[in-house]
Amino acid sequence: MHYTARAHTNIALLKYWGKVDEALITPTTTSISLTLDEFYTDTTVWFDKSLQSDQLILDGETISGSAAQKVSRFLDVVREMADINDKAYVVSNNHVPTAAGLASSASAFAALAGAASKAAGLNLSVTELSRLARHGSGSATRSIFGGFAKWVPGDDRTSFATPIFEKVDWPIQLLTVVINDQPKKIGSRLGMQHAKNTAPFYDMWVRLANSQVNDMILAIQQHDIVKLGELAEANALQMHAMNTTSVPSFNYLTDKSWQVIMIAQELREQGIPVYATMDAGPNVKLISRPEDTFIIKKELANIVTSSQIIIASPGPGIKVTSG
Ligand code: 2P0
Repeated sequence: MHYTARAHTNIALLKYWGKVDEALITPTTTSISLTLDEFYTDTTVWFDKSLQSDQLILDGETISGSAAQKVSRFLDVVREMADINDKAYVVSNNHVPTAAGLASSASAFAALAGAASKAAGLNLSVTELSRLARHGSGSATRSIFGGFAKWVPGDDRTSFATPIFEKVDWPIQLLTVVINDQPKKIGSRLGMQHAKNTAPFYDMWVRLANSQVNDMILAIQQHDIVKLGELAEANALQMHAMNTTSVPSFNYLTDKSWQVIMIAQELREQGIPVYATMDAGPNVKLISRPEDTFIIKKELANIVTSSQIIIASPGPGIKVTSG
């Protein structure tokens, strides 16, 4: 049977930046995210007895090398759970600028978990799906759910994401400023490992990030964009400070990124709640209200073109269909 899953990507408001167990992909901190409607991955999987090896077709191209191996290793986990040996076809289409810091691995592995598990004959709960998705990529745990989700540290059994509020019925959007859509030089897997191993304040980051969790959940419950934005921007800048203070130092942000961060600060001085968050790349995502889009775009017009701005609203959880 063919199964197709659509999973949306998510943006972390409190970031995941380091693993306790590299193989199991268990995190050092609790992370909190917002799933987005605009960016998603559609993945179709079917197992085929006649295949000698797994076949990955990504955006119309047959893929080999490390990306294909990562998918095969993930399929091995599914095969073990389902007690089958057949190889699979994986046909995946990304509606996310791949590897540009817009977290395509989150939607990719969430969709793969959903489609591959069903195609293998498994009927997993959303909790089990989140746990399975974690074996592909940490951030994928959260993309199983719509709206706001939380992923907690733990062991292989206990580390998975849960929804905070799947339906977001208050005005919050993410305005992404695409500064560079090329794949990043240092992938997040390597970046977070290097930060954990060498950043002198890493333990402090873990304590601080975990201490922000309850306040973030409260801000979400109270629809408080100011509190939510302040915490998210602080957390993002703290994560990037880990990178610049790693030995040797590395950095994802460019002059343009900082210009956008400064624009957010200036808008706040005018009383407009706009907050910046950045992942493993130079793109800046502005947490904001839809009603402020016009003024934000007007300020950004000095440094980027309108085609570099993508607006996303809160998005839904995973959907799996047959066929
Ligand atoms: C996050 N990022 O919480 C953080 C913030 C990027 C910056 O999760 O090694 O692709 O596959 O578990 O999930 C990106 O890292 O890393 C990420 P792996 P992943 O969204």
